[in-house]
Amino acid sequence: MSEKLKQKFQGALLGTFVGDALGMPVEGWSPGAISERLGDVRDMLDARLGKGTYTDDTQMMIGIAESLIECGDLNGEHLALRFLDNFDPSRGYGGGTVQALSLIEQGVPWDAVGKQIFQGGSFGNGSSMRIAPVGVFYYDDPYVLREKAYLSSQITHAHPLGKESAALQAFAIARATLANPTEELDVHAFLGDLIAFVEPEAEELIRNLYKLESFLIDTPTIDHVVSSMGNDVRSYVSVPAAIYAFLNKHHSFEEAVVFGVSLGGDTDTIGAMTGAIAGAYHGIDRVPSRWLTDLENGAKGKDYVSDLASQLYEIKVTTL
Ligand code: F2R
Ligand code: MG
Ligand code: MG
Repeated sequence: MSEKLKQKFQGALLGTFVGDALGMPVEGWSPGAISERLGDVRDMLDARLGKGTYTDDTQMMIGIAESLIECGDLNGEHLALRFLDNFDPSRGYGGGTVQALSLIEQGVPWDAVGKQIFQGGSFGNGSSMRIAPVGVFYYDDPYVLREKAYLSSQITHAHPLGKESAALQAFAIARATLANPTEELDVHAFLGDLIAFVEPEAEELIRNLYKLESFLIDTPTIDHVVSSMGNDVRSYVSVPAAIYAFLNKHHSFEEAVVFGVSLGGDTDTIGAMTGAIAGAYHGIDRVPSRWLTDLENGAKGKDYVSDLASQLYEIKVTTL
């Protein structure tokens, strides 16, 4: 199990990277535009920072992994400062997150910033897209996982739906880490566990999760999925979209991520979140090598992210 568990840690972190890089060139496109112009997106495409490059999704995920490794736990202040140190606007950040990081830079306390963004905090998917390290590091304790996911979200996304969606995405990664990919996955039981996990106040999130139950039975067209649930930047829309992509195509990492990107809209982020769950389920050895080959590999590129996953795993196993 230990070698497989390490592969799952690597699958979740590099799965985020792969899905982000695959989806980024078509971010904002409709599903129809993607299918008409490109068919399935099955290979890394040229992108504004180059083929196989990552965006804010992976950049912030790296920040969480670094902070967890340095502190051995989730430390809100340390993480907020790490997000700020790593900030690179060329990666393409959401407006609320840019504002939050600017307030932190001005000296506003890290735990007071989030509430100042929008009305009562952001419910964008920015705190869900980066959550993979929390999902694998706390995979064995849903109570602690929720607490740490909330804490990591609070910095930039303090709205209850932003926090709950981040906790749900982390829990989906944790459940995928615990699952054995050589046995048939009961997708309805998996979804039922996720629904049971969500706090009842997060009604919008729960409503979308219930839609997945019928999608899994009826396998509707992508246009139907998008018109009835959406594919945009709201966390309570795009986290369920990623969960659906994983559950609908759980037999294959590649098919899950390709399907997630085919939903259109916030494709880098749906791709990243699908890749995190599917990677935690299958492990890094089931991520297509042609995708890994194409990933950027500079100072904080592919090898660095792989090493972060290995370090997180090593710290985790000392506590098991
Ligand atoms: N920023 C992008 N994509 C733009 C493409 C970059 C461009 N091509 C370039 O050249 O640079 N993608 C990234 O942003 C998303 C994550 O955003 P985040 O961090 O959640 O930002 P924000 O601003 O907090 O929330 C996003 C939007 O959600 C709506 N919203 C959130 N909370 C709200 C509230 N309480 N009330 C009303 N609306 C709320 C707003 O429209 C926000 O702008 C990812 O896609 C990532 O890839
Ligand atoms: Mg992005
Ligand atoms: Mg995005």
